[in-house]
Amino acid sequence: MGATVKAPLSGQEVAKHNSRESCWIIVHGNVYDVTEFLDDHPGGSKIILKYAGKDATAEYDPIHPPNAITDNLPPEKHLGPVDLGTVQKVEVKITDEEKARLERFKSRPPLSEILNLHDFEAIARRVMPEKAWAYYSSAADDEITLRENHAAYHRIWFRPRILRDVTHVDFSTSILGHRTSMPIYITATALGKLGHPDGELNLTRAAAKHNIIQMIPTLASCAFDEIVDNAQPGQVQFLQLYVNKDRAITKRLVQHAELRGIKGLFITVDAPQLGRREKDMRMKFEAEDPAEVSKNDKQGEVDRSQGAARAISSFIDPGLQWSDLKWFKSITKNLIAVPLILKGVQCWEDALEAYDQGMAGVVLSNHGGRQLDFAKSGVEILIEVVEKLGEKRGLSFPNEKFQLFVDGGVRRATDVLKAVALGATAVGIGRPFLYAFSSYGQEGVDAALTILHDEFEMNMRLIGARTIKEVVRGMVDASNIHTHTVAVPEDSLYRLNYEIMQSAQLRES
Ligand code: 173
Repeated sequence: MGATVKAPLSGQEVAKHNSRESCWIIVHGNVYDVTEFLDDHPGGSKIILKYAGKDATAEYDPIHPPNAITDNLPPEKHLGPVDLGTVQKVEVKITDEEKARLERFKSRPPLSEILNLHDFEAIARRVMPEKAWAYYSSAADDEITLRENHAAYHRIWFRPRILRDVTHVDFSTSILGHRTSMPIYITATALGKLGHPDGELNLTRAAAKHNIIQMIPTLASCAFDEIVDNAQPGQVQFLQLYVNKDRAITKRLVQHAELRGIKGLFITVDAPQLGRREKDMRMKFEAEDPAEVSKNDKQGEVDRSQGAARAISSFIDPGLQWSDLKWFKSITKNLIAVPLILKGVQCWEDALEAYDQGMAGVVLSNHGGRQLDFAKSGVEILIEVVEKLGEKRGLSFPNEKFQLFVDGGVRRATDVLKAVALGATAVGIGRPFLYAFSSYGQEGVDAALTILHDEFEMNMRLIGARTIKEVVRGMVDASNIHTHTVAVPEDSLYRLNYEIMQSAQLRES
């Protein structure tokens, strides 16, 4: 093709292009002219301008997959490599708080002292970068749904069976026809590199070890192909899909995913707009230079709506509707006809519609409490879905042809067993694995899965079920589920980790 090899640019040359009029940045040793892209950047122009003429790699990496910049900028804006030796290092100020955090990170307890998933959260909260904690832990508005997701499980009690031979218990099962060692999967969560440099690969590797399915997020920090390439032969992965306003982009992504062997497509339907996550938003404010903020504020230029998530979500199509589902079928049917599942269904009427439209299942989910506050928990919705789809379509659950999944608030194998008894095929777990790898990398995720494994083994014995098929409706009493008062002692483990919402603070003068 005769591609011309460009001589590397010098750092001094790049540094001249440090303004809105001419803005070059360096990412991974290459120079890009982003002047015309500034106003199109989903995260706003301000953050790019901060790095105008400089090396932006450290800021870029946690938020973007490696190919985001090359995919989004026309080739003529790729100016070629820079001689890194001539680039002035961007001065990274390590604040006293950051030093203290790094000290805390060094003092984290050995994994052998971590006994349950709450423990990972407690450690993560103290050792993770503040921004990452704010992004992962935050939820919508007053975070009522975030807490309800967990609390709902406290209104479901067991009715165990006794005197069954529970010497051997087997809690492996199938999800969409694929074997899994436990009735759980790792659900999609964005921006894994905010918590750990290996990002989502921590999940891929631990999932392989434990024979657990990973759902890859559209907004992973690692590139989709990198996550697939790091899977073991035969390892099953699903894809969570945010549908782009530009359907050609979604079509390419879906067809590529199919060819790469993705075994289920989970179309997210609860996020036409991203919820207000105020912890995340406040964190962004704090990161700003106050003088800058007030200067720009006068001109009305500060966009107060942007936290880490909102900043990168403007591509999501709020116009997505039921009639689009046919299109998904049409773009997948000639390939492998990957099963389509709607993620974020919140009432029986929509579950019924999904069934009638030929979906392979639904995830009863409120997006970890991050979208509509006062959305009910998935496990509460599960009860009405099982009842109404039984009544109206004669279905019984769990059901191979139309599978029900639940996510949100799950911290214990007992939570999962309750959902399974109520008719779920499996349950998605998200944040606990983020907290595990943010504190301990892949080993943390391994340990989290081992803990769940041990909890399943014991609790299967204690409820008197030898296989997942024996975990049946009669083993739980959910008669209180719709009464939103909790008459059990406070769940102090969870409470210890929950961080109350802050109000605006006066600036220090
Ligand atoms: O919950 C989220 O934070 C999320 O789904 C998301 C959506 C868009 C961008 C980043 C994250």
